Amino acid sequence: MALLPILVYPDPRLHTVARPIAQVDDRIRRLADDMLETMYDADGVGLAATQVDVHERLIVIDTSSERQAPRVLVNPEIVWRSEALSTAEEGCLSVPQIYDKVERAAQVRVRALGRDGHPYEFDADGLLAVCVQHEMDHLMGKVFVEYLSAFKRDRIKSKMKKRYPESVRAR
Ligand code: K1U
Ligand code: ZN
Repeated sequence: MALLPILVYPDPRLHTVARPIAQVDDRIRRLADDMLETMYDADGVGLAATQVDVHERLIVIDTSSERQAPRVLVNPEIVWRSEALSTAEEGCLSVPQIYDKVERAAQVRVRALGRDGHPYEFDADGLLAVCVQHEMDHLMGKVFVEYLSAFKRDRIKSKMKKRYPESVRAR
């Protein structure tokens, strides 16, 4: 397994739209394992392939308190979202040390292929619902700061450029 470099906002590669994965093979399983290792190492609860400069529809998530319930989602889709909205504080491994509130659907139903290539569905609320929607935005080239005002976003951009001139996180 390997730790992968995480792109830092405003790297333009974070705005790439990911393509669907044709087959869940050993390459995808290895990438998912490397992404999980990278996510745990960075103390994250999710990671999208976009953030490690791979533009394919793959995300990994673990919102469990024991950090022992990894989820692999290949070609994820939100098949239902609640009308009810909920506002939660978000962070992003590609925007280190920045947290702000974002409003999203309170509950979602998600369909994806697992690490074994088989389809599965689950319902999410709370942190899991926030995380799924945040990661799926990454696959569409959207970073959570794009929900904030232009003023806040510009301030964050300048901070990130100053702290991470190489546009990847140092380990
Ligand atoms: O996509 C990412 O960069 C991962 C991101 C996922 C996420 C967490 C919380 C809300 C929205 C999206 C993170 O893991 S941020 C760091 C983190 O561990 C965390 C932040 C807030 C609450 C819980 C965890
Ligand atoms: Zn993120």
